[in-house]
Amino acid sequence: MFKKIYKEIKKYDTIIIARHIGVDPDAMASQLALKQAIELTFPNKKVYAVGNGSSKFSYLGKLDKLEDWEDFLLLVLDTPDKKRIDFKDFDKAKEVIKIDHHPYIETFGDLEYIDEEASSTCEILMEMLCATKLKCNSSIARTLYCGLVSDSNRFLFDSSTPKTFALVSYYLAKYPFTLSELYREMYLRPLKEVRLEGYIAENLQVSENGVASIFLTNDTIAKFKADTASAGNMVNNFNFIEEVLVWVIVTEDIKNNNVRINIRSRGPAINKVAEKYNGGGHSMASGARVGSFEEAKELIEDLDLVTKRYIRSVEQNENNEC
Ligand SMILES: [Mn+2]
Repeated sequence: MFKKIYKEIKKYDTIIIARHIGVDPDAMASQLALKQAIELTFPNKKVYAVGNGSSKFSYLGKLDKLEDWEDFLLLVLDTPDKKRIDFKDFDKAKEVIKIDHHPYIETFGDLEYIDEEASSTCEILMEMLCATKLKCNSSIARTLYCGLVSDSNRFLFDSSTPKTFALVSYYLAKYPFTLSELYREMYLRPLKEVRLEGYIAENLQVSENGVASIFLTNDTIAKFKADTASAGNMVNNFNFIEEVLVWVIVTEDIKNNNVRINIRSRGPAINKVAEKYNGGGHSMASGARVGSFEEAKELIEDLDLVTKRYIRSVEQNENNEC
């Protein structure tokens, strides 16, 4: 399959690389790394990485702004369904290729490579660069590693397999870069964000079933001088709390006139609930966008039901073992 994808890349002079809305490091790193690898291998091709960025991830590089394009190959990375692609001219593409590691939702590409076992789209690209004539260098390896480290939450998730570590080991040896420098770029944050995190910890509501949630209005976010995206991304910092199985950060997004919901779990699968509310993601990490706080409350009630059922099934299994 990687060879087939390589052949298609070779065919086109213009290539556009897109990914999902609500950019995250794996989505953005995968598109920028693949862009660099194609440019390094084929210096005459025009390659564009598109979509709305976030200043938070500017250390990964710059996205391209362009209005008109034709006769192009569209590579869609890290996105399981068409409606979540952050690119308006999908229908103008001559050919579409999907490369993704999310649970399958629908087919929208002429060629699709999906590996649900992969920790990240960047991990899949690491494999692809090894399997094809696409070139690599330390800058590309560093960007790929960054997406992988981010999506695996620093190798905390079970998605980190022996293959993940083998690929990381191979790339670190062949294309060395300084880890501490990269982590400083990825994790250094202003005090105002730590203060907002403190506010979240202080005000988190936890249900009987262990579903924790917080609603952040635009005023609150503004008071801490943070932005919606970074407030939502703080969801990753609330893992391993004894009383909490599922946790949700709801943020008002004035700019997009909707409400952003970030969900994490260390028990029940949550992606089906996210999908019901126009969102999606992985079984333990999902997101959605809804119209109002009211709708977000409904979503949280659904999560509570799912969590209650999960607790019951775990208890039943324990009883059966006795
Ligand atoms: Mn991803």
